[in-house]
Amino acid sequence: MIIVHHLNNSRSQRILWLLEELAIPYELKCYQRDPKTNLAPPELKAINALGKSPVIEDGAQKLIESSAIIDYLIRRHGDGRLQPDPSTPRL
Ligand SMILES: N[C@@H](CCC(=O)N[C@@H](CS)C(=O)NCC(=O)O)C(=O)O
Repeated sequence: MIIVHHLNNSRSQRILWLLEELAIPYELKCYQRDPKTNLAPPELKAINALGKSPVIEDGAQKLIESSAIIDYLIRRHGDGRLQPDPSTPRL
């Protein structure tokens, strides 16, 4: 089961959208921004030394960087969905 470390009001939302679109089951671990500083809570640093979201875990694999996560999910779990053929002619 993929685990998503999700921070409220963050680009982690893109990962949740993608997982929903691909109907991939996942477990959500939520973190709340500090209401004063708007920064992520210190607990996120235990997952990602940068203290940033999103982070996913897929078995022993841990990934950070939303674009890399999106690329990974589509390639690994997309079964060809949301992945246009690169040879498709440009208009
Ligand atoms: N380049 C990274 C940026 C990660 C990032 O800056 N995440 C923000 C939310 S959009 C964050 O965790 N901010 C909390 C903080 O800096 O304390 C990515 O695309 O994943």
